[in-house]
Amino acid sequence: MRKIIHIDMDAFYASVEQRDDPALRGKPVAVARDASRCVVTTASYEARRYGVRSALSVATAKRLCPRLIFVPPRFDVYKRVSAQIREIFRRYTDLVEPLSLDEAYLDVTHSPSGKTATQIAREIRAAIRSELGLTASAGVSFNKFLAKVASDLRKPDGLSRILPKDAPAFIDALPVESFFGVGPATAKKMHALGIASGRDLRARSREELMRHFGKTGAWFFEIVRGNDSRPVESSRERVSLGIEDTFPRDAVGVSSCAEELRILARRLEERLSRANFSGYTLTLKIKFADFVQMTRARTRDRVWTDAEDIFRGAEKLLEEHLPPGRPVRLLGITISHAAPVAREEGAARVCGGNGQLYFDGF
Ligand code: TTP
Ligand code: MG
Repeated sequence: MRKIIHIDMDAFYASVEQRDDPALRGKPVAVARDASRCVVTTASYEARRYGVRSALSVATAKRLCPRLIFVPPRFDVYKRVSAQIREIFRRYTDLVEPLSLDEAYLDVTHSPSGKTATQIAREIRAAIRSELGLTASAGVSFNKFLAKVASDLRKPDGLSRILPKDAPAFIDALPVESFFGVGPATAKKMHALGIASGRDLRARSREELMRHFGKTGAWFFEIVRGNDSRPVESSRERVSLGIEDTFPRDAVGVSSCAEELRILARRLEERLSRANFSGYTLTLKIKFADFVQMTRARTRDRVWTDAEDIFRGAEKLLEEHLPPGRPVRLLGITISHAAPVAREEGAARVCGGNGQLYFDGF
């Protein structure tokens, strides 16, 4: 039986801002640039009472909570805090799999400390509080799926544990939306089939689930029985991260496309930062009105992280390759080739998906 911990920081960006500026404490705070085209990255729990959440437009957020205080994101600070959190995790195990800046799985089955998983989770939460002045929620269980569900149960600032003996009843009561792999479309399909809870899901045969959901059906069959053998992978490296958008109306010409590129570049910067990812290659994707698609890429010896820089790189590709007068329906930008993340060992080696090594003169 494995011992897995899932840790997720509470209102991460907003909590960091409230920690660093006492004037923001106890107030409804949204981390976002205060511009109509921007979206909220996250909201403090005070703001959530008004319905303000991640991904809401700034305009909607203001309508829901007129007193809302907007704070522009400081990604470099969040990254630093994220590294400090991981430092705390590594006191207990090297088997740490970060999912984003504020979230990670830990496998403490063989933790040398001899402590129980719950004890370790408690100590990690206490260390995050006393050393970093922030709160985290933790879930403890025997697989990733249940550990993650557990960390959400007593959020914010909570710790929950799902023991093997309690798992079946617990899973039975879960709404299907909570199952890993069930997005809005699958949830809708399940409801149409009369499957609303774990109990409903468990009542169906593997064959039936596979008939409706293909291979994923087999996964649902297992997971609803508490079988999730996905390992905690400490070395998982992302190889690319991209973003794309279809225009409401087709765009013609470099300047109207460039406007969209600027927005994409800004959103991509945020995503890169959240994933703590960067890379050496920028790929521009252009889909024309007739659905024919082309990609053009540029690789250089510095990584792409900054929105303005990404925008200029993409715009240059656009200028070089966009056929004049041809209507464009979609543009996308992808950054690829995992960059060496700053590690204390000073390792500059990173494997891309194809196993190649990339060096950046470190
Ligand atoms: P989450 O862990 O999803 O959210 P959170 O930490 O703000 O709040 P909680 O866990 O207490 O529910 O995401 C972590 C950070 O990632 C979040 O602080 C901001 C960023 N983020 C975005 O930028 N955009 C998004 O759409 C989401 C969901 C998160
Ligand atoms: Mg969080």
